[in-house]
Amino acid sequence: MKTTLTVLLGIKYPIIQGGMAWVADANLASAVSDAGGLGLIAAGSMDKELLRAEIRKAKSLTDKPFGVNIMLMNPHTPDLAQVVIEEEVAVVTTGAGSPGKYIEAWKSAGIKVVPVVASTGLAKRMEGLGADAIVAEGTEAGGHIGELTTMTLIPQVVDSVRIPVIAAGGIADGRGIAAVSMLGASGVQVGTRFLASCECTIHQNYKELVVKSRDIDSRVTGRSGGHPVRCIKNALTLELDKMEKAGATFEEMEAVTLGSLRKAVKEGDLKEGSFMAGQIAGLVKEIMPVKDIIEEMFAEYEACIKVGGSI
Ligand code: TUI
Repeated sequence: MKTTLTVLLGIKYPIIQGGMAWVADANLASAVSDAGGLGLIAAGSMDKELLRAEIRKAKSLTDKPFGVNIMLMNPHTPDLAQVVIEEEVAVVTTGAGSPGKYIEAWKSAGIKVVPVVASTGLAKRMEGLGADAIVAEGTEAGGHIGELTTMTLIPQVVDSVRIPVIAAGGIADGRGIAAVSMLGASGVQVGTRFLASCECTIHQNYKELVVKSRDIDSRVTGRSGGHPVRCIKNALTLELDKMEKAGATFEEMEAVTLGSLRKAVKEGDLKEGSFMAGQIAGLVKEIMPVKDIIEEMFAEYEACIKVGGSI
């Protein structure tokens, strides 16, 4: 495929992988890039030396471009922002905040900057600061989320900026790509479907939970503290729900959630882990190689646009 986004990022298919903290390492990123998408190393759980090692590992595993996702709530962010420059990373995506103060330095280093946003306001601010593209992420996504749905967010962001808009939240097959294409998106970001990939290094329990989960198994906790997070429901989300309803403070909630994403990813702890995943997990039925996932999604997309919809 040759599109604005594939040319901008030097990739074959207009798909980028979600920047999933603790999940997206050099192994997953290089598999996605090798298959023709843009793989991302998620620096959300890393310090600068671990990130440097993962970048070098990804370079040894693929000769294709890949990126790094910087989760701006990570206290190591200033150091990580420097490492991506030193290691000449091709693309940086950001999440959970505004990357405003880093954009100029990244741009000067020749890095393509793609902030993840959940509103038109931040999209416009990012365009003004020189972002090359943006990811507009709907509330269907897993992890830390905004309020608007993908269906409502994408057309409004598309009308607000002139740079390419990559749609995220609720996309796991070719129908999803076709749908957001009609809303004006230039590409897609996919997270949840890649959790159930062979190359993803998360605990097997996490993959099986994604595959087994149904449409109604998704829960959002932390709204009261201003940091809503979407996970697959389990004992932890139930407990957090109870605490929230009983008026627990942000600090009390944090004491329970601290380390819970690591427990899910590394230990497969079904009770105390945070199994972050999007609402589309119910559609994911099988653990597959990354290459097959991407090729299947774009074959479905081509079939969809040929038929032109069912209305
Ligand atoms: O960042 C994400 N998703 C994430 S980050 C993450 S790590 C984490 N772990 C535990 C607790 C909390 C987070 C897991 N999932 N997605 C991108 C995204 N960014 N979605 C929404 C936003 C966002 C929200 C508010 C971006 C900016 C913003 O406000 C910026 C401002 O200052 O105006």
